[in-house]
Amino acid sequence: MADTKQDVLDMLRDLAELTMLDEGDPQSFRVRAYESAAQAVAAQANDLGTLTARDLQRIEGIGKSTAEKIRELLETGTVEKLEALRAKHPSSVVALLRIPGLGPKAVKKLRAELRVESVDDLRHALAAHKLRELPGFGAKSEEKLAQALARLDEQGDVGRTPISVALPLANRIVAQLREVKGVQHAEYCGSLRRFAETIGDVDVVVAATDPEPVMDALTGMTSLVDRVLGRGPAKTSIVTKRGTQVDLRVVAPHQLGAALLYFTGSKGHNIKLRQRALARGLTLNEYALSEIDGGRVVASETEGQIYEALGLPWIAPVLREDQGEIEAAESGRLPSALGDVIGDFHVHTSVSGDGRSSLDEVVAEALARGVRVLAITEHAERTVSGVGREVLLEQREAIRALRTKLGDRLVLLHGVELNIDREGALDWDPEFRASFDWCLASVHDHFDLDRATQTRRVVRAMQDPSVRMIGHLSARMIGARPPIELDLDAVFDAAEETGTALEINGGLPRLDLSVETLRRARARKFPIVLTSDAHRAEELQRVDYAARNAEKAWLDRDRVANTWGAKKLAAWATGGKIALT
Ligand code: DGT
Ligand code: CA
Ligand code: CA
Ligand code: ZN
Repeated sequence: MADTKQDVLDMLRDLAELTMLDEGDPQSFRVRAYESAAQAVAAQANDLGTLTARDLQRIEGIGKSTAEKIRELLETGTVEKLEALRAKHPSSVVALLRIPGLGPKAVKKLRAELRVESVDDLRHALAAHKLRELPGFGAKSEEKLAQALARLDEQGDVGRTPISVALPLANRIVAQLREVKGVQHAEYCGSLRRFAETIGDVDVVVAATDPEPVMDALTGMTSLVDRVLGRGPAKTSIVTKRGTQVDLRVVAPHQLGAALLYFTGSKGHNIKLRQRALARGLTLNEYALSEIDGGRVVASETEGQIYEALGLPWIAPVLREDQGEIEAAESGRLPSALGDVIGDFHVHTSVSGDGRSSLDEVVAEALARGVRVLAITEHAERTVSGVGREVLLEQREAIRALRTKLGDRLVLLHGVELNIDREGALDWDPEFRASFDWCLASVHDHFDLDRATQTRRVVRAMQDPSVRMIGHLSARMIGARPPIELDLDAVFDAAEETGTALEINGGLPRLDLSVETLRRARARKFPIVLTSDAHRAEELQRVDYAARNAEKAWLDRDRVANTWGAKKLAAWATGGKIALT
């Protein structure tokens, strides 16, 4: 089995989610037991497959019944309890949980009282004003839910899979397919390769001489496949247990480039390429670029060869959105890739309530990744996972001690993530805030305030002399929580006037600033900072996702502080705020 740990984590997460629905209570004992077991498993370095139920139970955070379920999964590929819960709570019901304002208790009630079993059912119930008579709901919550649903519809997100779910899924599938005999190449394409924030379906392209074993491998992934939608000689489609469709195409190795290009899209990009081909007496499809007269193949093996034959340099997938990238490529005006990311300015350790790795582990991982400037930023006290003065002062001593050991390999900053309250006030007094090397400030509550209040709140935080950067500006969770209402122009003005940077949070559930917001910020001057918001050492890798978002928005390299040289970056980070206008 290729990825037992991920299978176990998926199982525990599904158990937690479905149990929450089953009991109508996110705080139930069982839900928390599954969640803490998932954390314990995630922290395990060794292969779970070799551990007995008793060994598993000795791991702190894993109880007897959970240990037995893990063994059951490893031995049989399924877990009876989980299958029973799935039968009771189909994925259409789970989808209801993603609507802002709908928790497990409410979903349970809607099912029992109104037979709401899907987002569509909810839509009908809302249209018929059935919720206002329901105890615990009322006209106000009916209106709020209708608004939440309308916003989701507007974003076209209903039924789409957030990238935070689709990317790990695609990585797993691709990794397993690469191990199949005869497979020369396997890659996910489609909107996921273009780094879209929600994904309609996952498209996988494999180059192999014999498609059969590849199709078998996909349909045989019993821990994730719910049903096979169709299977043919070149294409197989499945639906996962979490309701995401996966289309797998197997092509001959010499056709790989044409297939990757075609199935990566976007459709608009493909159409422009095809027009370009026609103008040159060529035709382009998923098999090859060939001459119209006679059919001689001009290029098919790699994407680069096809672009070259069309008189273009290779265009990065994130740019293939039919936004003028072909014209820009032709005249050499494509934005350059961001290159190495050598700084991270939003990182938690186990000192934060929700952090999992020690300071030493985080620093070791940062060094291994080539990071030269690192700010450790625990949550400030006024939030659930936050920490108080004393603990932070202790950490400051630990960081000082570490600095002498690090020498000039790494500039290690003692920072903190402040909470912006309703009025825009921050944790602690100005003196204590000023004692940190680096403060970022983020919105962690009151997501429903009106636009003027939200804008005032964020701008006021920016005006504080200690605040160098705003974290995850919109506070959205992709597919789960809409962005807060903001007057972006006013926020951008304030960023320039105060010299405050804005973060691109690379956590996949957030990706905040979004590509859309970044496009609007392109002509502005304030610095953009890529961050991982890591809560575990491995998550430092998420700055790369932030970089993809910046590239997708065509952001000018100079705007992204992380790509500056180490000296300039460190000088800027430690130098205090400088207004830009
Ligand atoms: P999605 O799945 O809705 O997030 O978006 P995509 O872009 O992954 O779209 P999908 O899965 O329908 O198709 C994958 C790629 O295949 C798409 O990006 C471009 C290509 N493709 C699909 N249908 C057409 C078509 O009718 N014409 C052209 N030129 N390309 C197509
Ligand atoms: Ca797709
Ligand atoms: Ca597709
Ligand atoms: Zn954070």
